[in-house]
Amino acid sequence: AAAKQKLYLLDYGAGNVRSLLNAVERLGYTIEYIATANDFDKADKIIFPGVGAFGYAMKALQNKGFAEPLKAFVASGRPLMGICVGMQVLFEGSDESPSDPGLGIFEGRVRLFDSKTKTVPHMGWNSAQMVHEERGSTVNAPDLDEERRYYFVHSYGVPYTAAGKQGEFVYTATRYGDETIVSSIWQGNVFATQFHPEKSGTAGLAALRSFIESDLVRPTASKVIKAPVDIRKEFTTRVIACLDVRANDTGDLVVTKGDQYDVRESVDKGGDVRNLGKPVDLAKRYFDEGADEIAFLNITSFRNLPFKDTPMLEVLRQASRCIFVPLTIGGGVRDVVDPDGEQVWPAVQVAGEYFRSGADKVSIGSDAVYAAERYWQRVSEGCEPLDGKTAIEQIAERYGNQAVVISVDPRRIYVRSPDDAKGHHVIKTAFPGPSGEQYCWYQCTVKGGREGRDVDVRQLVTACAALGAGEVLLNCMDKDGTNSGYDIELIADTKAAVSIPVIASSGAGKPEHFSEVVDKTGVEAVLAAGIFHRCEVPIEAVKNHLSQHGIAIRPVKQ
Ligand code: 1PR
Repeated sequence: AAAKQKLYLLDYGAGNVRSLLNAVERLGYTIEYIATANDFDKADKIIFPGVGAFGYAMKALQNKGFAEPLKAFVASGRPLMGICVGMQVLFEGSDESPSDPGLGIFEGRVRLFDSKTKTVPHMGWNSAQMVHEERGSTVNAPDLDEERRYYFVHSYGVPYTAAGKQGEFVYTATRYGDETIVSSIWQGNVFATQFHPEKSGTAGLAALRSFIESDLVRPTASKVIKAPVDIRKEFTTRVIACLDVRANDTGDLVVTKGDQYDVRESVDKGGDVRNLGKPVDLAKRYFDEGADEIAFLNITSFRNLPFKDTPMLEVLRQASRCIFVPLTIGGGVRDVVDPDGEQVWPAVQVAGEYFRSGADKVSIGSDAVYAAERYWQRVSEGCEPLDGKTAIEQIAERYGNQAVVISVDPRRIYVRSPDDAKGHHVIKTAFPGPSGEQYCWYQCTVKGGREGRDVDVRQLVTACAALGAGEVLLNCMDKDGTNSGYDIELIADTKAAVSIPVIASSGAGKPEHFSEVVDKTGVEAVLAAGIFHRCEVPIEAVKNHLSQHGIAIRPVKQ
C-alpha cells in the first residue's frame, strides 16, 4: 500500500531540494511537488525540507498561500515530515526572525546558538539520543539509532526541555557544546528532524524510509519519559575528500592534483595534466568509503564558458544522485558574463544553479579576496563595511550562512622582522625561512594561486565571517601535495581568529597528520586530496586512527 501513496514535497525554492528528491528516488519512490494550495488535498504524505532562513520560509509559505492548507493537512491526520527549517517553522517562532510567527504546531521557540562558547553553525555529524521509551511493540517508530550519526547544519535550534508539552513530544535530543537541542520531534502524525536525513548517508536514508513506508502515528499514551537522560557529547570531526577538477588537454573532465598547485606532470613525463580519475566515480567511491563530505573544486573556473555549459553542473547532478553526504562546489562563484557578453549571471544566481544541481554549499576563492579588500577599504574610509553588495552577503542572505564557504589559497611570506610585513598579521614561526627569517605572514592569492594580493589570511577570514561566510576551507600553497603534514601554525592562528568552522587542508600524508592538526588547532574538519586519490591512505584508516586517538568520528559503517 505504501508504494501507492502519493508523496509530495513542499518546496518554496530556497536551496538544495534535489538531494531530497534523489534520496526518495534511491529508496524506490517518486515524489511530486506541491505547486498550488489545491495539491495539499491530493497528498497522502508530505515532506517539507526547509532550507535557508526561518523568516524567508515563513514568508514564502504565506505568499504562496501554503500556511493554512499545511495546517489543515496536519489537522486531517495525514503524515508530515519536516526537515531542518521545515522542522523549525512548526514551532511558535524563532529568534532568527522575531516578526514572523511560526506555524505553532509544536510548543517552543527556536534560539540562536551561543557562539561565545562554541563554533556556530553546528555543522557536522552528531548523534540523536532517544528521550522516551516507546511502550508496546506495535508502535511504528521512526528508524533512528543512537549509535548512528546524522548530519546537522544550523545556527538556530530549539533548546531541549523535558518539561511541558514540548518535552512530551521530543523524540531525540542532541548535545552540541554546552547546549542540548531538539534533534527530532514526533507528535501524532507529524515527525520532524533538525538534521538532514537526505544528507546523512545510509542512516538518514533509513529514517526517510521509515517515514515513507510506515504510518508513523505516535499514540499519545505510548511513551514514558526515560529517567533523566544524560545526552552525550557526540559531535564528530568531519573527514572531507576534495576533488580538484578540470579539463585535461584532450577536453575530458578529470580529477587532478597539484604539487603546490602545479597540476602538470614534469616535462620529461610529457607535461600533461595529471589524471587521477573521473569526478563522479571517484566521489562515489569516497562516499562508499565513509567520507563525511565531498568537495569539488573547479580549478580552471576563470576560463570563459557560457555558464550553463559549465560541466560542473552536470557533475553535481550525477554526483548528488548517488552520494548522500554534503557536497560543496567551488570555483567560479562570482558574477559571470557569458563569453558572447549576452548574459550576465550575478554570483547569487551562479550559486543558485549549483544548489539546484545538488550542491549544499558553494565555496568562494578569488571573489572572497576581492570582497575582503573592499571590506577593509570601506573600514579605512570610515564607511559601514557591509552594504549587501558582495557575493558572500547575497548568497548568505538568500541561502543561509552555512551554504557559503570561503576557500583560502595562501602562501607563506618570510620576513626578518614584523615591521617588514607591511602591516600584515605576523606569526613567529618555528620553521625559519631560507635566510633564517623567524617571522612570516600569509598572503592570500587569487586565480588558483597565480596572483598574490595585499591581504593576509587573518584579514580575509575576519572580513568574510563579518560578511556572512559560514565556514573556512583553509588550504596552504606551500604544503599542498607535499604529504609533509598540515601547516599547523597557519591553521591554529586562523582558527583562533574566527568562530565559524575551519577545515584544515593541504599536506596530509599519513593518519597521524590528521590527529595532530585536530589536537593542536581544534579544527572542525580535516580535508585531503592526494593521499585518497592515490590510494595511499584509505579514509577508513584515517577514521580508525582518529577514533583510537580519542577524536570522535562518524563510523565508516553505520
Ligand atoms: O577562485 O573562487 O574561482 O575558486 C577556485 C578554486 O580552485 C579555489 O578553491 C582554489 O583553492 C582551487 N584551485 C585553483 N587552482 C588550484 C590548483 O591546484 N592549481 N586547487 C586549486 C586548490 C588545493 C586543495 C587541495 C588541498 C589538499 N587545491 O583543493 O585539495 O591542498 O591537497 P593534498 O591533500 O593533496 O595536499 P575561485
